[in-house]
Formats: sequence, C-alpha cells, structure tokens
Amino acid sequence: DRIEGHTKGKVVIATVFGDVHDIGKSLVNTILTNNGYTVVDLGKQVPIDTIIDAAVEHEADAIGLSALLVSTSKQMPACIQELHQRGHEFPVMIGGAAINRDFGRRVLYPHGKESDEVYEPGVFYCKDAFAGLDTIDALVDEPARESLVAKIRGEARTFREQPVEVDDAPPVTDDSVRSEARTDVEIPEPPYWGVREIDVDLDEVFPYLDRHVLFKLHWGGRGKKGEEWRRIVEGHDGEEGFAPKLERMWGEADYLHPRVKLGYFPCAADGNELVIFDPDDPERELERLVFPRQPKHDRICLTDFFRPLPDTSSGDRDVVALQAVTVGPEVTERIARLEADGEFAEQLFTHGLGVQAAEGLAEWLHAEARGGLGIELDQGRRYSWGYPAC
Ligand code: B12
Repeated sequence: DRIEGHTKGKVVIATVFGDVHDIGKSLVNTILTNNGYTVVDLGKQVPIDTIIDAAVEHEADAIGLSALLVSTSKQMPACIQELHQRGHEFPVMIGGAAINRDFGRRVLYPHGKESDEVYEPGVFYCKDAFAGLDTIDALVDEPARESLVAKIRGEARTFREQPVEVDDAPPVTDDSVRSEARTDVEIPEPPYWGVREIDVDLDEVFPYLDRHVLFKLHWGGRGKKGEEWRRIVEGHDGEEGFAPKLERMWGEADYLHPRVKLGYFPCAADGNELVIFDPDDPERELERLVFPRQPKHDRICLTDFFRPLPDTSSGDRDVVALQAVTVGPEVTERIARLEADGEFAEQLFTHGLGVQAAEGLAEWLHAEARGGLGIELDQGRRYSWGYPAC
C-alpha cells in the first residue's frame, strides 16, 4: 500500500501530556506509515497547544491521541474542547488502555451534559492500530467519512440517552472505617534503618524478568498459542527465538546501568495515611503517604496492614520498606536513536527489554527487602502508585 512519493493522507499523532506510554502510539505510527499515510509523530507527554499547532502546520487529515492513564485521558476531552472552541475541523482518533468506546461517545460532546452540541468533525475510538487504519481509511474518503460520522453520532446519542446508574458507594478518601486486616502480627526487624544504595549484579536480576509480559506484550507474541508459540519462543528455520534472543540481548546490554535504593522506615497507620517517621527520631514525621480505601467489599486500605498510631505511641513503630530503581538513561537514548534510524524491530526489542529490566530489577529488590525483613518470598506485595491494589 506504500507508494514512494504518494501519501494517502496526513495524521498528527501524540501521547497526551503527562503520559509516557508510547508503545501503542508508535505501533499506530508504524501501521499507518506502512499503509501509505504520512505520520507526524510528536512523541509523548505532548501539550494540547503543540498538537493543535502541528495539525494546523501540517494540514492534517486527522489527529491521533493516545492515553494509557485514567488521569491523563482527561487531556483528550480538553483537546477536543479546545479544537471545538477554535473552530478546527480535524477529526480526532483516540486510543489507549485508559479509555473505551463509551469514553469516545462521551467526549464527542465538548460541553459535556451542558449542551447537545457535538464536535462536528468527530471523535473516533480505536481499540487497536488496525482500527485506527480502518478509521483513517474512512476519514480520507468523503462518502465513507460521512457515514462513519453519522454512525458515531448516532451511537453517542443513544449512549447519552441511557439512564444513569447512581453510584452511592463512599469515596475512596473515606476513612471512617477500618477493614478486618490483622495488626497484631509481629513487627519484622529491618537489617538497617534509613536508605542505602545497593550493588546490583544483573545476572541475579535475570531470573526476575517477566518473560510472559516481555514476549507477549512487548515483543509481539500476543495471541500465539501451542506450536506457533513454541516456535517463536524457541526459534525456527534459522530465525532466532525469543528465549535465545533474550539471553543474547541480556549479555550484550551494556546500555543498562542499574541503580537501586532501599530504605526501611518506622511508620504507623493513621486512617488512610501511612505516617513515615525519621529513623533517627521515631517521633518526627517525615511524610504521609495517602492511599485509597475500597468503596465496597472488605473496605481495605493499604494502611490497614500496618499498626495504627495509638498502638505505637510507646515507640513501638511498625516498619515499611520503600524502594526506587532505574536502569539508567542510556537505554532511552538508544531507543530514540534506533527509531530515528528506522530500525523499528530492534527498537521494539530494546524497548521491551529496557522496560522489563526495570520491572525485573524492582522485583529483585523486593525480594532483597523481604529477605532483609525475614519474610518469606511468597508473602508481601510490592505496590506502586497508580497500579490497582489487587
Ligand atoms: C509498558 C507499560 C509502562 C511502561 C511504558 C513504556 C513506554 N515507553 O510506553 C513504563 C514502565 C514506563 C510505565 C510507566 C507507568 N505506568 Co504503565 N503500563 C505499561 C503496560 C504494562 C503496557 C502498556 C503497553 O505498552 N501496551 C501495549 C500497547 C501496544 O498497547 P496500547 O498502548 O494499549 O496500544 C494499542 C491500543 O490501545 C491502540 N492505541 C493506543 N493509542 C492509540 C492512539 C491512536 C490514535 C489509535 C488509533 C490507537 C491507539 O493501538 C495500540 C496498538 O494496537 C500497561 C498495562 C497494560 N496491559 O496496558 C501499564 C499501565 C498502562 N501503566 C500504568 C501505570 C499506573 C503506570 C505508572 C503511573 C506507574 C508508576 N507508578 O510510575 C507509570 C506512568 C508514568 C506516566 N506519567 O506516564 C497503569 C495505568 C493505570 C490507570 N488506570 O491509570 C497500567 C494499566 C498498569 C496497571 N494494570 O495498573 N508503564
């Protein structure tokens, strides 16, 4: 479908402001480019003004927005409002794990519930890159575009007219209850107090790599089963399998520069807040980490797993392990260079390896933390901001 010197249309794409997830967006770029479109890829964390300015400058046939965080997905309606207000005519394709078809139906109305006005050029939810290709194929073809716009408007209207379900659950900030989680368990003794940087041997991290996520999610093995899966993992007909590729790349990955810090702090629960104390002065508060509480079910909040404040006034503080890891900036630079050089396959493999190296490093450090506290490896969880508490 790709003909030298000819373009089927121009699309300006970006991952929205505040969001670093660009794997999906880059895939969309590759699929559209390989199918004859000119794609202006603005990268990640892109502010609305930059997106609109680029669409105007390049006379785009459509804008493509990607968001993977619930928080950053709010940039999408904000962008549509801005486009609407400025009277632009760029259809907007939207995608990413944070949103769904109903989200697309809602944001077609730039003023929300306040007005029935729609964003005339249309907002098109795309569940994957191929849906994006089908959408842009329709958008650059006048009759197909008209019928697609009419279809999404009809769907959005029907969705809007549905009765709204009332959610009477308390907000996640409600701290009027405590779950049944026990607090009378023994407080573990940390090997030291405060923060230390720990030496990392990458060979020790290797077993902690999540091969399933790496092979399926990052390296394109999703949906492959049985014999087909075995062939791509082990290799076939001279093609290097994912497993030997991982071993080889790991051995050659001199662009990974792992550094980790692990700290043990005295702490106590205060409602939905975990109070972190100074190891040198356990009465001095350093920080309060605020966690959400389940609105339903057992009403658990992570703080429920720590001794509450009143019990600890005697100085009998609980202990929390806090950790931070990085594989360094060089892998990101390498990925950018591979992309600039058009080495998309190598970029995909390096990117996946970089992301999973950081995840594996966090898992390895978590094992160190549990070892330090004398906790079994099948006990304890590692939580990270933004991830679901499940
Ligand atoms: C890889 C990953 C990361 C990597 C991102 C690396 C990178 N350069 O992209 C790293 C480790 C950096 C990362 C960081 C974070 N992440 Co993250 N991450 C993921 C993960 C595991 C996979 C995302 C992915 O790449 N999927 C594969 C691609 C191909 O799929 P996709 O993006 O959905 O794209 C496809 C379609 O959606 C569609 N599409 C997408 N965009 C568009 C746009 C257009 C125009 C079109 C047409 C189509 C389209 O087409 C694509 C191809 O088919 C997801 C979990 C998941 N399963 O989704 C969590 C996830 C998105 N991350 C999450 C979180 C919380 C974070 C962090 C906040 C973690 C933290 N505490 O620091 C940070 C975010 C920092 C920030 N400010 O953005 C949460 C989001 C939760 C939420 N509801 O908001 C998720 C869902 C994990 C989870 N289960 O909790 N993350």
